[in-house]
Amino acid sequence: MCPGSFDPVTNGHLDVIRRATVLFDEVIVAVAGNPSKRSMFTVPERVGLIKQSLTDLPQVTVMPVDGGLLVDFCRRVQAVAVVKGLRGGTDFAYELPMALMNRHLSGIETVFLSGEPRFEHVSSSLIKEVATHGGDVSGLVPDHVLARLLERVGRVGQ
Ligand code: COD
Repeated sequence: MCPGSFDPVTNGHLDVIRRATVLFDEVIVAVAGNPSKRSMFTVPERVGLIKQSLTDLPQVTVMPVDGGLLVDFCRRVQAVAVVKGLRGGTDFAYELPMALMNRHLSGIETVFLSGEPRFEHVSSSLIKEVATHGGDVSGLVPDHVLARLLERVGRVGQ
């Protein structure tokens, strides 16, 4: 299970998902609404953008998480592990309590994959901020995500 907000999916996320398919026969990408973050794309839009990015990987399923705890969703789909990407110490500090809580709640293990250094500075929040203010984020998100981003921030044709 690769969970996240994916608002929108970036090449950093996709690198972690692709590497998870080397470790596991099946990978479920769980798209959650995160109430503490302001979203640019709806959950169904985010699901669609991820699906479009992974058409070459039939072992990956992309699903919305309809509220509730991630561990309950993991139980329902019989996931054996949660896979998270780490960009550095700050990610680890944020992710470790969640990993421990998820294990406390259900026994599920979290597998951390080190982030690809090329995408160390890439987060959905920064991508949205930079795109909104006219910066170039090409190469950091797939082309179809870039097109939707530019459309959403009113920069089509630039
Ligand atoms: N390189 C590597 N990894 C990356 C990169 C990158 N460039 N960018 C993001 N990642 C990783 C993040 O570290 C994270 O592991 C994952 O990708 C998803 O990132 P985001 O930002 O899209 O998603 P988050 O952090 O907002 O997602 C949080 C969850 C939705 C997973 C979390 O809030 C959750 O589990 N919610 C469900 C409710 C619940 O169970 N709560 C209790 C948790 S203990």
